[in-house]
Amino acid sequence: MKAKVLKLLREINGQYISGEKISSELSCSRTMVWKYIKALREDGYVIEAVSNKGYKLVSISNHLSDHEIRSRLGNDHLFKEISYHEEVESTQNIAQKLINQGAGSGTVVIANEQTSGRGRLGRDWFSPKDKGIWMSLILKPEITLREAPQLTLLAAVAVTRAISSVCSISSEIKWPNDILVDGKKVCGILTEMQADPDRIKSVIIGIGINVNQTDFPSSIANIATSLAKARGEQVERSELIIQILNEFQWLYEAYLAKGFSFIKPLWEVNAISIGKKIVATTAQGRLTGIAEGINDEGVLILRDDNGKVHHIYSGDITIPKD
Ligand code: BTX
Repeated sequence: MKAKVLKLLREINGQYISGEKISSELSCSRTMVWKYIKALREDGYVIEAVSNKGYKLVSISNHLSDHEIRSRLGNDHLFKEISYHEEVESTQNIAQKLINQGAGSGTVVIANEQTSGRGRLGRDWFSPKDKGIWMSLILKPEITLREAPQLTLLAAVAVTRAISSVCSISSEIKWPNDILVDGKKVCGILTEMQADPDRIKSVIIGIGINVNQTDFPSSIANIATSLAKARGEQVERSELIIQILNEFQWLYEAYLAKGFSFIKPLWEVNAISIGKKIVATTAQGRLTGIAEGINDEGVLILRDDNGKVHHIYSGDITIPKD
């Protein structure tokens, strides 16, 4: 209900909406409307009340909440279910639990803090309270196991586009799952899945974004940055979440209809590694060469110093400084 009140306050666009109108729209008493307004104020929203005029939303809360996100997504949005948590070990674990309980495609798990956020290969992902976006998207696409990594690339396109429109910052994608600003990591993406031998059952796309941190632990201080550091001012996390979910929705629909060839050029526009000398570390060892691009499956093509072409399905890359 708080989400619905918030939605009405938002829709009126800086104008006043009467308590009577809210109560008739939501079929609840004026006393209940007042209680929801009070609860929203306690959450940090500034809502002006003027007699004979009604209520006006003056500023939103910097605190993340499910009603904030829900009130800003359309009813027919791909992401219909928001599961919000103040503190979790990892949103990936919550998403897995929800899948086991029957959660459908289009569920989003968001946390204000992760105590055991993780990256690939069991690495840690630093996810402090109040500062970042730590979220996992549950999807159940009808694609093969081989195609699943394409969703990581699609998510990276959604995040870079959202960062550009909300923060006016250009960010770069480093294959396969990092997004960099000023050469430092601002976002990491972790795609995990459950699959039968021939088909995907569900995919969890974990997205971690450093939004408003001003400092980092010494272990990552040299490689990490935040959007606020790059932009010089704080970024509204809920705004960025909504934009990522909106971008993701249309890209995902286009991907399902037209295939990865639709996503590929959008990915290439923001990719830094293409055409550069890279070192790829894979389970099979290290390879050095020029990153020629990705193929229509999203696999990285590397031409080594002897001219031999390698297909890299997973691994880490670094771009050595000249
Ligand atoms: P990755 O394996 O590519 O990167 C992990 C590495 O990145 C770490 O070893 C460390 O060096 C560095 N690192 C750790 N924390 C940060 C940070 N906040 N900013 C920049 N660099 C950092 C990347 O894996 C995938 C990360 C996904 C995180 C999301 S958050 C929501 C979801 N839940 C969860 O537990 N993980 C995902």
